[in-house]
Amino acid sequence: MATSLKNLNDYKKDSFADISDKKFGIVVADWHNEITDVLCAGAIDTLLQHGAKKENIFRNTVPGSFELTLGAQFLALQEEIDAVICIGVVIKGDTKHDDYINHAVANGLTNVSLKFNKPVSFGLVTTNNLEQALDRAGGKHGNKGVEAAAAAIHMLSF
Ligand code: DLZ
Repeated sequence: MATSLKNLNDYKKDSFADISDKKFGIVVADWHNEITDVLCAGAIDTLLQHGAKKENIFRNTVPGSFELTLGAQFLALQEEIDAVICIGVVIKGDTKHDDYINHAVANGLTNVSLKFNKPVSFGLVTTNNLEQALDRAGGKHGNKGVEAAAAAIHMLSF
């Protein structure tokens, strides 16, 4: 049975593949970078805690979440990259921009993952306001960067 992805503490290290030689690309959106930096730190900590080597983790930035898809594709194209973790924060505003971005990213990342047959995880925090985003970046709802990294590790263990 699949292990829950809710919390890093739920993980039994033994049930996951050895990732000590796996290479990870992380794509981080610059928009709301005070939050995406925290999510990214959570993702990197998770990879390291599970045995990834620091030199095998490649962090790249893109301007906004909309560009996560192309950033993920640039990385997935590189043969040596085993999994890609995408991190962004989209906060609802007065218009429907969030809908367009969120759907484009969800579809785009799915396509990249299937096209390159590699895990591409969706660390996109989509919220109604800043407080909800902070709650998901080390606040009361955990750190979604941790979950995105954990999802990539889990998929490498498939
Ligand atoms: C334009 C825009 C807006 C309004 N809001 C966000 C946001 O909340 N989070 C985010 O990551 N990016 C946002 N962007 C920028 C777009 O993702 C994209 O970078 C620009 O539209 C340029 O393509």
